[in-house]
Amino acid sequence: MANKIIIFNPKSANGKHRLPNSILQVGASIHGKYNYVFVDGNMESNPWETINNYFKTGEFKYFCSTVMPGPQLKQAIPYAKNIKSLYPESVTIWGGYFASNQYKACLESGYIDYIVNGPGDVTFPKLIDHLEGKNTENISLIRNLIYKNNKGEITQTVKEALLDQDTLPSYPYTYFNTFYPLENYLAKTFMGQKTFAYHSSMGCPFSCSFCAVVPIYNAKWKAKSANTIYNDLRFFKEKYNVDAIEFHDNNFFTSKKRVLEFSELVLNDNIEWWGEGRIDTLNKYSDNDLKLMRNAGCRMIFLGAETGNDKVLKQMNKGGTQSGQMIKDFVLRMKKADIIPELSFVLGMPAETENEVYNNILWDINFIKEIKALNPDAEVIIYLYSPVPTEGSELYQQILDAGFSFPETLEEWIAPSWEKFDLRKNPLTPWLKPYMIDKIQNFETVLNGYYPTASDFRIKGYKKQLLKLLSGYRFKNGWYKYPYEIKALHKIWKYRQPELEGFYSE
Ligand code: B12
Ligand code: SF4
Repeated sequence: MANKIIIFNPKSANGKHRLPNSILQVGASIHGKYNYVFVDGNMESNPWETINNYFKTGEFKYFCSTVMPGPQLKQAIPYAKNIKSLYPESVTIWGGYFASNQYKACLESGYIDYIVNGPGDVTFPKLIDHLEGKNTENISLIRNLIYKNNKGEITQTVKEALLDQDTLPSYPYTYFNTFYPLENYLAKTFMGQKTFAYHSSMGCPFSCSFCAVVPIYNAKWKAKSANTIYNDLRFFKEKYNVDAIEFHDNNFFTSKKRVLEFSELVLNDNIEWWGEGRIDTLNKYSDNDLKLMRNAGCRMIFLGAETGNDKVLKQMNKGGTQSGQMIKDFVLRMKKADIIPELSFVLGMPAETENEVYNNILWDINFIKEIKALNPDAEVIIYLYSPVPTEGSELYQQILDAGFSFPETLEEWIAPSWEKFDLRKNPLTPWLKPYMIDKIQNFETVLNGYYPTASDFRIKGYKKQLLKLLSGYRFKNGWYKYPYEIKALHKIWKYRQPELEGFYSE
């Protein structure tokens, strides 16, 4: 009998969890072929015990984890290390954004055996076939794989073209439900009582130099059709009465045709939805298109504004046609369409001099204020630039030259100094001085005081009024220093920061 497989989703947040689509899709790739179990660190009080108990049966050989940077590392790293030392014959396989982008640290650890580099839909079953002796094909011919060869050298196999997403096997929702009730993943959000998390496309057709999607997908994108999305949604609507969707795609709005087809399909279903997109892509949609989307339930769109500074947009290799002026025009169009634009800004890019780094930050702070004046409902999320290893890019070279380097070991990644790196709040980039970080963070506190996010359920009524009053004079006069009074109220009223806490939930 074949050895059994554990597919693990390390804990990624403290509450109100979303369906772990990464492991559902990995499970789908071997469903019906191999015996496997799901372990969701988000739902287990002691996932280590669950995993170890499986191994103790002697039936399991493969410990497979999805790993994104940040909080997931805290379980992914020590668990993989312990499993390897307790069960040396076991095989550890990692996939996901952290594993693919930081493959050197993973493979040098000695306790990660294989990395699935990007989509695992074909790679994973082929790798298991190979390890189970069912496939005599040379391992170097299995695409999307990174591993150490017999000589101990790190080997990357050829990348596979993205597959037609409609041909992929359906997620094993019913099987997953036998481990963790699906019902428990349908969160209450500002959009609805039961929010369904769905991932409808892989990759992204752009190559922004600060983005972790680029090294893995190299500007490629493939999507499920509107019909496939709608059929999956219907299953959840009929069975669980879902009334909202969060699309977790990197770039949901890439194909206007698909978005409009989906909007037509969902028009009378009373479903509200949210997704991530680009301003220049959506700016090509007509007012009528935006109106149709709104009528079909599109409530808010997360948009990578990044900066209003055209020179910096160029440095970010944002591609397309986005400009500072376009951001301003677009937030007005969104106001008319009654869709909330949720704009994410990336501050603290490297520049030639310290002065320039700082001036760019001040410039963007003013730009954000202009945006708020044009459309006060526009949400603003501020990230600090944290590098990603886009090897070969000009920006990556620039940051290496400036003295930045990633940790070389997995242990360093979970050391306190690096733990928060990918939360993009303390990026450890040498050109960003503490006074600049203070400036950004104080501005953000004042901004959040004056314009609390619409997605926070707790800040309303008199709380909102008081915060606005206290922050108003600071916001209008540019006095951002020491905003302790606003911080205190945020703390007392447990204000949520979307950039720190991920998706919205009550
Ligand atoms: C959902 C999500 C979350 C959820 C996780 C919910 C959950 N279920 O646990 C939450 C909200 C908690 C979250 C948090 C964070 N996230 Co997040 N998240 C995502 C998101 C939107 C979707 C992930 C997903 O489900 N993908 C769908 C699956 C099907 O795709 P996939 O994961 O790529 O899986 C395929 C392959 O990669 C591979 N694969 C993946 N895992 C494995 C495992 C094995 C064993 C194998 C064989 C193959 C394999 O095969 C799969 C099928 O082909 C991604 C972006 C994206 N579109 O993927 C960001 C993303 C992964 N997150 C990211 C980040 C940085 C974070 C944060 C750490 C920081 C932040 N500010 O967002 C926070 C942490 C905050 C906190 N305090 O916890 C980044 C990672 C960037 C990077 N530098 O690597 C991403 C890429 C977003 C982005 N573009 O910046 N996130
Ligand atoms: S458009 Fe968005 S997802 Fe695509 S490369 Fe740029 S930042 Fe990344």
